[in-house]
Amino acid sequence: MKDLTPATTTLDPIEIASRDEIEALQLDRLKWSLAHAYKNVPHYTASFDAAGVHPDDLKSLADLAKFPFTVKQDLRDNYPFGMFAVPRDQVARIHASSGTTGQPTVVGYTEADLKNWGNVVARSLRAAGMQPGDLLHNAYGYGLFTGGLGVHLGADALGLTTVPISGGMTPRQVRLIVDFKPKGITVTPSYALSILDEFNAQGLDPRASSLEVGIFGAEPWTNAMRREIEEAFDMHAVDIYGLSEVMGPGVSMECVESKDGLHIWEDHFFPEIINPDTGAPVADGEQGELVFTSLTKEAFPIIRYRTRDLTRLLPGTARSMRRMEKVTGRSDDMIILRGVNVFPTQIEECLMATPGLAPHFQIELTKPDRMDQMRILCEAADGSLSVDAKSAAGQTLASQIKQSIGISVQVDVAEVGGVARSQGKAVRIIDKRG
Ligand code: DLL
Repeated sequence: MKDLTPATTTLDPIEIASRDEIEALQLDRLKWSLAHAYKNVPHYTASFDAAGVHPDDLKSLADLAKFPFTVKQDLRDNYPFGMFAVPRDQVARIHASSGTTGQPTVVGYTEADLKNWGNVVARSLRAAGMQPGDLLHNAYGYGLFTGGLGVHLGADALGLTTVPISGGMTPRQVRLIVDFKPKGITVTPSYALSILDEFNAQGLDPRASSLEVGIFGAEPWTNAMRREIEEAFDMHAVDIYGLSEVMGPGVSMECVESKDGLHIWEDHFFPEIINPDTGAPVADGEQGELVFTSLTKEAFPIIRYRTRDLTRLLPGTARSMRRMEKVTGRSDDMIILRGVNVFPTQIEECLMATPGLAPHFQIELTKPDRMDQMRILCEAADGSLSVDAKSAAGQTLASQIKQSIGISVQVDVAEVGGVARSQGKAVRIIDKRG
């Protein structure tokens, strides 16, 4: 793999500024953001008043802890445009969650917000090793989802040549990668695996492709998966994180030269980690729920938003801005199986360590006789595996899971192609417990 480290001279000065400079900027911007939200969004006026706090009470960054949290339900209650802080005609773009689990959540951006978004995504793409003039294959979905259009904004801001292919039509993805020779690909890690399968199905060697870096996010993925993808494509695999409520992709990004967690673009997004049960802030280095406050957003300021993502904050390394550890999972995706907490990423780690199995999987939960049961549906790595070999691989995975997580599960190893493929975010859990 090539060294893709960007030259320091190409970075935004704030990326390598001193902590004092960063914190001074954050304090100024935080004051503005709280005042802006309080003045222009009735929800924040009411929630600050109810908590007995006023934007003027913020004298230091630590004072932010006095302000109330915002949760997804608040966004739903104010559907569709109630959380906007500018008149609707100043909103240049709207995105929304799919709404498969309830009311969709709607977010908006002014022209200035789009510019800032483009800049943080450009910074992220550069951190991944992309440089002006490079070709990018953008396979995140275009549409209301922030992935496709968000990455596109950043690619334009950085001066890349973008192939806006979006998700789906996997044979065509492979064809255009082969024909156009992109240096980078932006895609969910699960869909990258589908593209990888398609390379193999077409008898093409993925390691011989032009790809030098994959920029993966929008769902949790493990370091074991990183090794698998890097090896399969002979390219770097780096992590990009974000969420619609805070901006979209580009809230934080892993640097290709260090691959040690994701630097949060702290000049636009202020992170906190809280104890998810008590809501109390915890110290940097401690695990908990990630909370974000936007510092510059005009159309949709967001104050102390509880992301439900679990991680911890770490000091800066390749950049001055603090890092968040790779997200292990969302509190929503945590399965409590007979009293043991399990995340799909833990299953992924065990699966990747089991020879003979492909990296695709789904977890099915049932409750026969009032006892929670977990079934892992995975598949053979290649079609030549005998029935006995498949069942042996399944047993190896089950005992690996028993050993490292401490739960008994049933493993079913399907034929190649037996697990539903993702074209965007993978569906990992099928809950049939009713
Ligand atoms: O998934 C934004 C995005 C698009 C990020 C493309 C990266 C690349 P939402 O659809 O609002 O936005 O989903 C946000 O996805 O709260 C996390 O639970 C999860 N997520 C996003 N990035 C990562 C990541 C986009 N790198 C939710 N690792 C977040 C783990 C991630 N989980």
